[in-house]
Parts: sequence; structure tokens; C-alpha cells
Amino acid sequence: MKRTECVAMLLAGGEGTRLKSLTANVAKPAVHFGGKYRIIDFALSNCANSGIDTVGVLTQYQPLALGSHLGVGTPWDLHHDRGGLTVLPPYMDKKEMKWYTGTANAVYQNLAYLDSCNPEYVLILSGDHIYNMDYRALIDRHKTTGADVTISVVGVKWEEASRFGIMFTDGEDRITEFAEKPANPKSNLASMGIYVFKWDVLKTYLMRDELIPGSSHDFGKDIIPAMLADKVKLYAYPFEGYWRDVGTIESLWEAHMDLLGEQPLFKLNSKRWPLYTASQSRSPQYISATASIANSLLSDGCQVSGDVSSSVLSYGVKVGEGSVIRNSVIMPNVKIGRNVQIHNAIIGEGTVLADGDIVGNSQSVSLVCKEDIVPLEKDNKVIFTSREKQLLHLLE
Ligand code: ADQ
Ligand code: ADP
Repeated sequence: MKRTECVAMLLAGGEGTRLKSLTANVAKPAVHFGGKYRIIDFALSNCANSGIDTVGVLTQYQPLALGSHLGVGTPWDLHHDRGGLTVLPPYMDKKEMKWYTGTANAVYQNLAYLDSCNPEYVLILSGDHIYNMDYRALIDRHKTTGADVTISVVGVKWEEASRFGIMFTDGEDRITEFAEKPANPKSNLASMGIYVFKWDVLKTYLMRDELIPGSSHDFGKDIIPAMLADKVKLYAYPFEGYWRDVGTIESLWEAHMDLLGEQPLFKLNSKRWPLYTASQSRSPQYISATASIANSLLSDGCQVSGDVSSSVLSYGVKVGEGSVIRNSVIMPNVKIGRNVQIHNAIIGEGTVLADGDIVGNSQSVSLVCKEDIVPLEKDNKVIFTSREKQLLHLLE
């Protein structure tokens, strides 16, 4: 049987409830990012740039936009006969339809795919991270330590530590303790949810986990703690670069702000590490004589007549005259009328803001999506219902 040294399994089926209405119609990895990309482009481009040519993408929740974006993997050079990109949705066996109950179960249900690839190593990736990473360095470390599993790790802000898998390591980077999302973290060394496993070890643990009553079949909650308890060799690989899990509204907004400035914390236009996406052609941007634009990213098909600064505008966004947009993220095809004010906000795809609307405040990140706007009266008055949004002013 042919042997592919390393197969990547990209987990892209999570519901992403913390992104609220942004994931009402799309899976979290398909949420737009950086004006013209989707979040999953980062992991897929890392695969392309790291020479990983066999990638299974595990999809489940709201797969339509994600599936059409992935296609046959052409932008990431994964459209070949050997290996390439394989979309792996849940399927029906002889008896029943089996949904993926957790991240480990999603991989377990695709053991036949992995068996057909017969790899030496399996790289588990998440579809919701913004980063550039050469997976070859991680795999090389995994080989030199002879580990059964190597987890890529970063130091995170203490106040965010409880939303990650948190660990302790010894002087040789061997993991000695691990707790998934501890309420009171004792360390800020976090799992990036990126693992390289020896394939035979992974298979053993996935099969064993299926038999454990009450298991949530999750890598962080079940598989990693079980391996640690068995004293198999778990190593950490400290990652040095920019990495953000954009699973919350605040982190998604912050990661967008990190794209701005003369020396951005994260560069979208790295020549050494190109970012690939599936995109359609659109008309050029139109910047009118009344527009003022500074420190912003604008995508194709935008028409701007207002004042935009420190913001990211996706494709097809219209900004009317007299409108002011500051420190905000505008998703595709948003229509913003005249004299609208938007501060520290994310505006979801296809939202229409009427003349004079005011969104946002200086204390928190606001989210406005068309799904949250319900007509109140016949005369097109709108009210914003979601708790996170701070609408200071409604239509007169
Ligand atoms: P979380 O970020 O909470 O923690 P999780 O919600 O399990 O991880 O999602 C990981 C990835 O798997 C996401 O891309 C998601 O879309 C996908 N996914 C979730 N459920 C799925 C399912 N049933 N089928 C297919 N795909 C699914 C994890 C680790 C932590 C670590 C963080 C780092 O558990 O230890 O610190 O990632 O972000
Ligand atoms: P719809 O919103 O009906 O899907 P769009 O024309 O907005 O239609 O987009 C279709 C697809 O093409 C989307 O997946 C989007 O990611 C992509 N797309 C469209 N225009 C662009 C662009 N200028 N840059 C990048 N991607 C684009």
C-alpha cells in the first residue's frame, strides 16, 4: 500500500455559537476574515506552504458556504489525484445517520479514510485560527523527540487562559500536566489545538475512547488526558509566531485590528508565506470625491463616500456620504446609508444600516447582523435585539 508520510485532518465542523449571528448561516471556518479571505484559508494555506498534500476537511454544521469555498481545493494546490483535498461530512452507515459528536469522534468516524492513506503521522488542525505556521518544523520536532503526540503551544494572556487547554511541561518540553479549559488556570501555556500523532497510537486511543461511557469524544477533554494518564510520550512544541483563536466576537475583532498599521502584528501580504483563497472577480473599488480613508483595508467592489479609518471592509461594501466608520470590521455586501456612525463594531454580511444609525461604544465590541434586525413598524423602523449590540440611536 502507498504511504503518505503525514495526512492533515482539518476540523471544520464546529457550530461556533460564541460568534453569535455571524455563524447563523455558515460554519465558523467559513466566516469571512481580512476583507477577502475566510478563516479556514489560513490553515489551508499553511498546508500548501508546508508541502502537506493530503488534507481531509471534517465538516458538519452549516456546510454549504464552506463546501462551495473549498471546491476541489484548487487555490491551495490540493486538486490532484493522489491525496489532495477530501471533504469528509458525517455519513450514514448500514444502520443509522451518525453525527460527529466531538472532535475525536469526527476523526474516529473517518478511520477508513486514514487507513486508505496509511500515513505515518496524522496532523490535527483547527479551522478557526489565524496564523502562519510551517508544519514541517512541528513534524520534525515530533520525529526527533520520538513523541507519540506533539502539541503545538503558545503563551496566552492570563485572562484568556480559561478558554484553552492549559499545561505544564518539564525542562525538555515533555508535558507533565494538562487541563482542558480550567476555571482557574495555574499556567498560561496553552494548547493551540494543533497536534501531530503517530498514526497507530492515535488509532488505538480513538478506538478506546469510543468504548468509554460518558466520554465527550473530544481531543482536549478526553484523548489528551487519557494519554497523559497512560504516561505515553506527550511533548509540547513552543510556537513563536502570531497565533489567534478567533472563536469569540472580541478575538475576531482584535485579530482584524492586528492587520492594520504600517507594521501590522499580522501581515496578509507575506511573500514568503502566501495566503490563498477562492475568490470571484468583482469590479474595482470606487472611492468618491467626498470620501476620506486612512489605515484601512478595502476589498473589491466597495463604494465609499464616507469617512473610514482603522477598519477592514470586505468586498461589495457601500458607505454613504457623511458616514463615519472607526475601528470596525465590515463583512461582505453591507450597505451603509448616509450619516451612519460605526465604532468598535463588527457588521455581519449583507446587513443594511439606514441613514443616521449609530452603532457601537468605546467599552466593548458591538455586533450587528441582519439576523438580529427585526422590523418594528411598517415605516421601516428597526430595532436591534441582540444583547451584545449597543445601539445608541435608532432611526428618527
Ligand atoms: P476549542 O477551540 O474549544 O478548543 P473546539 O470547539 O472543539 O475547540 O473546536 C476545534 C475545531 O474543531 C474547530 O475548528 C471546530 O470547527 C471543529 N469542530 C468542533 N466540533 C466538531 C465536530 N463535531 N465535527 C467536526 N469538527 C468539529 C480546542 C482544544 C483546546 C485548545 C483550543 C485552541 O480543545 O485545548 O486550547 O482548541 O484553540
Ligand atoms: P453570495 O454572497 O451570494 O455568496 P458573493 O458574490 O458575495 O455571493 O460571493 C460568492 C463567493 O465568492 C463567496 O464565497 C465569496 O467568498 C467569494 N467572493 C466574491 N467576491 C469576492 C472578492 N472580491 N474577493 C474575494 N472573494 C470574493
